[in-house]
Amino acid sequence: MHTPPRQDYVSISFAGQRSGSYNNSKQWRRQSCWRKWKQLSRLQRSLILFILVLLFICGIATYPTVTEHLSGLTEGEQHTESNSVLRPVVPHVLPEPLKQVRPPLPEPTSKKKLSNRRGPPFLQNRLQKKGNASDTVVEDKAADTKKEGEDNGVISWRGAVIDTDQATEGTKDEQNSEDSPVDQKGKPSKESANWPEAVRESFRHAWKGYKDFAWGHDELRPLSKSYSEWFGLGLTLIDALDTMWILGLKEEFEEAKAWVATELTFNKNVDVNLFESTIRILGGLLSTYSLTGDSLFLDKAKDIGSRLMPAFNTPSKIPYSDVNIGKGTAHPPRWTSDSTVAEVTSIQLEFRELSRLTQEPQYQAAVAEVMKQVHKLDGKLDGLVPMFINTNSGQFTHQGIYTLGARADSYYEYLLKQWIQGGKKEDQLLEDYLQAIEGVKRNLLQKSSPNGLTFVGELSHGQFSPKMDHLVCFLPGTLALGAHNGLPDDHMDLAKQLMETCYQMYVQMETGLSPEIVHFNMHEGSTRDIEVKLADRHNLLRPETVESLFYLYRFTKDQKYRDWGYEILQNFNKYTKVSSGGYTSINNVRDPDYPSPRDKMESFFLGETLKYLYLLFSDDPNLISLDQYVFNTEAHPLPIWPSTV
Ligand code: DMJ
Repeated sequence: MHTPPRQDYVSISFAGQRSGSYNNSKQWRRQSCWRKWKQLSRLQRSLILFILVLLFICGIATYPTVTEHLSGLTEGEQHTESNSVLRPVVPHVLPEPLKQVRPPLPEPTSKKKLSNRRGPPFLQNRLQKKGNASDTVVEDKAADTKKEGEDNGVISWRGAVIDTDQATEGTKDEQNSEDSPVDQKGKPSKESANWPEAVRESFRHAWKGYKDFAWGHDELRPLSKSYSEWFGLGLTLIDALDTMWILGLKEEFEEAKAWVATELTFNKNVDVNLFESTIRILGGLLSTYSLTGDSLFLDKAKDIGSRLMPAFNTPSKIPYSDVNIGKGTAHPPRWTSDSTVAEVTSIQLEFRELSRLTQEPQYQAAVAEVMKQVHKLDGKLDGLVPMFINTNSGQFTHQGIYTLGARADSYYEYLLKQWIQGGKKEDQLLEDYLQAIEGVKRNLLQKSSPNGLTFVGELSHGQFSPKMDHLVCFLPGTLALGAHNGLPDDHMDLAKQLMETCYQMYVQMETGLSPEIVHFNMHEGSTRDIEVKLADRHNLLRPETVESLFYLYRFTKDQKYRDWGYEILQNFNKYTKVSSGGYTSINNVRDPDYPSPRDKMESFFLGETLKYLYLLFSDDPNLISLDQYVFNTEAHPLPIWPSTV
């Protein structure tokens, strides 16, 4: 997007300036200024000098704060939030005592300077101290006083709806995990039995912030104890519904449900993004319906689903990015008639499910048409797609750039997941997926130096870039899911390698939290594998790595994946938890002393990150069995369709 150039100056004109005599010579300017200065009274001159001295002193005094703030502002912003967070808020997030509980490095690295982990010559595993993540909680625990009942109670409440008898998952790996664990390299520790409860505690803390300061609004701003609106539809509340159900937080769920029943209305003159509202709102409502069987959620899903349909009224049938759900009109962004490829190809699971449940075929037909067209398009490279598609012509635009990150990521995810959702019958989806994974291997896969981390880079007009978004960390999980569903074993091998890389993106940072984007070194003689540019050092509480850890653990039962997830949870608690409630995105994962909070809790932290962490730690393989459910790209589980044959 092009923003107008900033005006960097102000012009001041003095009264009495004689324009007629102006000739702009150096000599004239010097004389004229001196003359003006002499014409001033002594009082005026003293006043001006006094102001100049004052300004100088203020400038010196505020210099460090300003530079720090500016460095925060230069980093990439998401959505529309501006960064108004300054130093005084630090105590909310990073109280002094927390710095003392950082776990020591493992033996080989412990002799190194703790505060500088840049470029370790070997890979790291920082998990040393095991215990409840809440050990590190900031001073305010009042919010968490209401403890959940015993696990049994929770299970019976949830179990009333989920039909566990039909669960089949785990036949390969899980059911024999006690006796003959598959690929079990680490043993479950005693403490890990408490980890699901640690996630519940984190959820309650996040929910307290949302409830106290942002109830019914889109996103919590935990530091300013306020909220931000994106669509004005209670985004966080809807995104979190099924998480509460899965975590067994009955009371919180009932309160949220009451809000959906009495307050949620889609009859609003508001522009929403088709993709975001589909994956978060439609997906969240459909999933909650499938878990609870409560028709309230299906009715709401139908309402929003039908209001989103005008997006498909385009010359090409490739949907526009934005819809006004009150007026029933749709349009592309102001600056282009393109949509992003990920957006138009990652709404299928939800609209297909809506058609199945309502027996109204128009939803499925609209999204199937998009897949049909994208399947046939020119401009792919070995199954890899460009990032943009034009809503008039239906053709790819900005061709020649290939990434598994932003704007293309979930295209690949939804090829596999639609195939699974539909009972593995839609061969074209499978073929496109398999071809794309081969395309990744051939064009985007490389190893870093010095430690040979496998990573997925990007290609721009034939030029390889060793840049990898954190978003790409969905891929290990998706590859593992494919392998679990009968796809080649080497997909699982690649999944494990990429999982290690995504973990290193966390563990090699001083806060133990991943930045938004990393660059890998590939040249011989590099001293470190991972570099982070200044503008990429933020962390938005994203889920992709813990999502993949969940899949990898479910399919391999290797304890290390849980350990890694627990480390990440602890670091979220250390560096992003706000004492008065909620968690915040941060600007700088490389500065444990001042991670620079952004004052925003994205809805996907509750919708995805905490849900995947809970499922990673849960010992119940039937809790959202991967043979019965497929997760949409916002972590909302949708049922795999029962076979009709
Ligand atoms: C979520 O909205 C979804 O996971 C989406 O697919 C990618 N971006 C965020 C989380 O990072």
